[in-house]
Amino acid sequence: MPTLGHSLIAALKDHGAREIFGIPGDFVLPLCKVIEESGLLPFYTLSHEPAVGFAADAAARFRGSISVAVATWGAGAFNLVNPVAGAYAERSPVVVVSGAPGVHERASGWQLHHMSRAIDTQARIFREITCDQAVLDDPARAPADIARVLRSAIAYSLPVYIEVPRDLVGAETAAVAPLPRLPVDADALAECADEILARLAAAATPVLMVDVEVRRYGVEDKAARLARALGIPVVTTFMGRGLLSGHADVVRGTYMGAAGEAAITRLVEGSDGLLLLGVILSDTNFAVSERKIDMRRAMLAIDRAVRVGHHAYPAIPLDALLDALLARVTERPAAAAPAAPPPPASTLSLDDAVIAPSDVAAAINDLFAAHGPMPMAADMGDCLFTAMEIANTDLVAPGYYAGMGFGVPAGLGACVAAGGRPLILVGDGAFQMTGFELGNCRRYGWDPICLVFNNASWEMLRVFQPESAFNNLDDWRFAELAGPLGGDGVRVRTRRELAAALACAHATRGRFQLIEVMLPRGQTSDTLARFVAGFKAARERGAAG
Ligand code: TPW
Ligand code: MG
Repeated sequence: MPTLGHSLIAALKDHGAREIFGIPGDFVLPLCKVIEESGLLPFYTLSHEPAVGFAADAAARFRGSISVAVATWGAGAFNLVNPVAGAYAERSPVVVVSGAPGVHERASGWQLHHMSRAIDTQARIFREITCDQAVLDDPARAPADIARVLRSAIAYSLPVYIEVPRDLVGAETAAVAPLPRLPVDADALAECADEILARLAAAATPVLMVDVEVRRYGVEDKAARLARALGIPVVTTFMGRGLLSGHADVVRGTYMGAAGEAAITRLVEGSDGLLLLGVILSDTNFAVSERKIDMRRAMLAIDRAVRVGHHAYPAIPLDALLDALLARVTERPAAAAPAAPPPPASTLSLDDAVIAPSDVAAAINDLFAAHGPMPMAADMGDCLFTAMEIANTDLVAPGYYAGMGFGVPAGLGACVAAGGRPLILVGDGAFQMTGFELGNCRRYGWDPICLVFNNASWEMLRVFQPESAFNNLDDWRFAELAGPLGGDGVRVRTRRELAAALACAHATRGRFQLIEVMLPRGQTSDTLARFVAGFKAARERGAAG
């Protein structure tokens, strides 16, 4: 019979995990030993648990599968609360695996180290931010619990929580048999698909909007095929930027209301048949609307449920919905790929002017035009809004939860799971939070290119509240940190230097490349300026109404 530890790791792999991120501690040392010695999945240790959570989240997002964050009990796992909360908000199936005091220790009468309040405090906290939980305190029940929890993570595309008492890691237990998929009511599915297609057919200007669940459930291709079959334009949300990047023939752009392209805003807000696939109805996606979208008339598939006008169809997963829709339409081949566009003249002026945030987007567009697109991880801050000005490419970012500190560790997750060398976009404030994690690149051979937008400022906050001096940050010389951390760093002040640094970073493999882009305080990307204006206007409208 296998041990509980081995069964758990094998089950993680069987359910799609391809790596484990973690930081050990005494309550999880026995499990970490099984991870290492079984060789079933690579084990990447980082420096601080928030980064473990962000990296696992990003790996899950890029691959469209579960990923794993391992921590010790209490002091370790509590550090995962924020990343897991963000993963919940943005529907990323991170499996939290926490060590715990042994079943026998719990009866000792001592207050156990790392304990905050009670033995079950941690499990109770994670119950709020995961969709299913298991405390594996009974080896006989553990395989069934593991199977249930991992099925939930996949079915709901949400984080789950597994706690392993350290004295049971070596207990004998059966292997984990994966459970069948949750059932779908075929009649409900058929009626739902028919109703959606009827409404789309009756609409004069139908539009398909896609958001992150389309990636989570691996249905980007199917969404593109549906749009092609019906001849419907596709837009992504702000949060969904980067989706369907391989289907340029159907994707028109990203909807950002007042902050975005006027033609896209008109298209979406004027549509009489808006089909929202996997769309989170968040303020970052919709509060900047110029004209409020009437969600009662829209068709929305999210959280394994579909709403069509006032009709509710529960228990309809997105992949089943797309299969049902596709089965009812006549598919068309993808439009012949448009003739290769001429290589764009450099959009960045190669001069000695100081760099503006939108120049960074132009420089990256030039790089992509010359060498092909790279997957990107962006942090919260103006770098994320600048990312909207970069050609559509695979992107992970906290576009809804909006937590800082995501970018660099997410970029490390991308090194493992994105299938290509990633580009990291991060502000100086966010880099202060988690930038040191770049020091883990050398031992794993990761070589992301990291652009730090250094304006010595919490600039995004300044836009909302310019009078506050606390938004001034000191000038940390980040580029000089790169060498000791195992990478190469360069500080650039002009557009010419920026383009040269990007070319050099792209040509250098095997070490992380840090480009510290010096930006004047008080300047934002064009997109952020429009976004903040739209947000403020919406807030004032709300206050007035
Ligand atoms: C974990 C609040 C949102 S944006 C921002 C803060 C502090 C400033 C970001 O500064 P940075 O980027 O990274 O230098 P930029 O372009 O604005 O200059 N704590 C967390 N998350 C959030 N979102 C905040 C605070 C915030
Ligand atoms: Mg800043």
